[in-house]
Amino acid sequence: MRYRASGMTALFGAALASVPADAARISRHESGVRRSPLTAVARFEIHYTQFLDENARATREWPAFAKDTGQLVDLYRWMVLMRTYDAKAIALQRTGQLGTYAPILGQEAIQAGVGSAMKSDDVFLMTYREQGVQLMRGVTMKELFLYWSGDERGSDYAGPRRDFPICITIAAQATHAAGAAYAIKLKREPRAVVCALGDGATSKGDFYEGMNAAGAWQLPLVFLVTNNQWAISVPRAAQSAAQTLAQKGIAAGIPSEQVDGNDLVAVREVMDRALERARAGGGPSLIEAVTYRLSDHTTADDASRYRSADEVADAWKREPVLRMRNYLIAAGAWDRSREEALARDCNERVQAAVQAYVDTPAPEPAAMFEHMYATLPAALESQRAEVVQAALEGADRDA
Ligand SMILES: Cc1ncc(C[n+]2csc(CCOP(=O)(O)OP(=O)(O)O)c2C)c(N)n1
Ligand SMILES: [Mg+2]
Repeated sequence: MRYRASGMTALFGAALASVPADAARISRHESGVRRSPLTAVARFEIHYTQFLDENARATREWPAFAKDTGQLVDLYRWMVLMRTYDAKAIALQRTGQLGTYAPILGQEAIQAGVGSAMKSDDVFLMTYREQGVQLMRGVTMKELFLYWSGDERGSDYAGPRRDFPICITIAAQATHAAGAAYAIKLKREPRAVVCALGDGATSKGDFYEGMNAAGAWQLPLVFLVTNNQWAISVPRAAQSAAQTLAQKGIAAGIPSEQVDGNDLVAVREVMDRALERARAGGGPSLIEAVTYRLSDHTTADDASRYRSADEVADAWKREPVLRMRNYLIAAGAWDRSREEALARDCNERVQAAVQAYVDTPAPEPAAMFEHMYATLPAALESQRAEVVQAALEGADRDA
């Protein structure tokens, strides 16, 4: 990966303090330390975790959960369902049945790792590109299709009631996540919050504010940064001079690390560790999951205008679904007939959701005013009245 720290760790700064977990404690004590003018006062490392390399070979001893191949097969099934759903959503948009859509192609391992590591009573705050995690948490495909057609009912999840709605405003959810995690901490509940953001979001002030609160108050909060190398047309190298995005957490006193985001086993392992620590009162973490956005930014974008076909072809060599399939085949846990049966099953499930979506009557036009304000401001009240009137006149004309 281009932006992966060299070797297994990135080392920066020099001696005195040791690991990020100790950083907050040490900084509270450092004022009393007598030292010579040139003493380095802090040293940090960013570790990179990978279990399954791009050739689908195990690089180190498997974590306990992954020794159960049945569990890996289940997660592989989720990844294929995500990919099937994703392709259908794009097709719906191209045929005028969705307003817009942000593809998750290439990010399935991150989403299956995060979705399976979270418990149902944890809280998830997300961007517009986390639909795979949402599906695993019980958001239905019909709800997601409604959302992407501009229907507010698509954010009223029947399943995960504690999760927040999709946040389009880049990084705004970082401060909301700190608030949700603070509430959990106050109530002393053994739950955790996951705040998902993109690489581009780590350039925003809200991100630093959320992290600072999480570090200072030792909140049960995991920041998951999906570094897919692009923020629309802005490449990772142009976004930040930092060697890794993970190291941005160090300044907030947060244990921070990097993971191969195309390696399902690795993502699940680092998420398990971070979430278990958070739920046990051990404080926040930051995980930078390194991957690649294989698709356009959204259906309104054409990525071929700003990045080369060679770069994309190279990224496909590391894609997560094929990597896991090849591993399972080599382990004797998967074969062509199971793959074909899975493809049929996924297609049927997605098709049923499409049907449920198209069968849902459109909302009343005035519904667009219902969810932003408890009390509608006067200026919007008059616009709402206009919309209601126009709808009535339209209905009269049709009658
Ligand atoms: C506050 C704000 N500024 C700008 C935008 C426009 N915008 C939408 S997506 C995006 C790029 C985000 O990139 P990244 O955080 O890497 O997430 P990705 O889309 O790659 O998943 C921008 C700038 C926005 N939605 N919100
Ligand atoms: Mg990005």
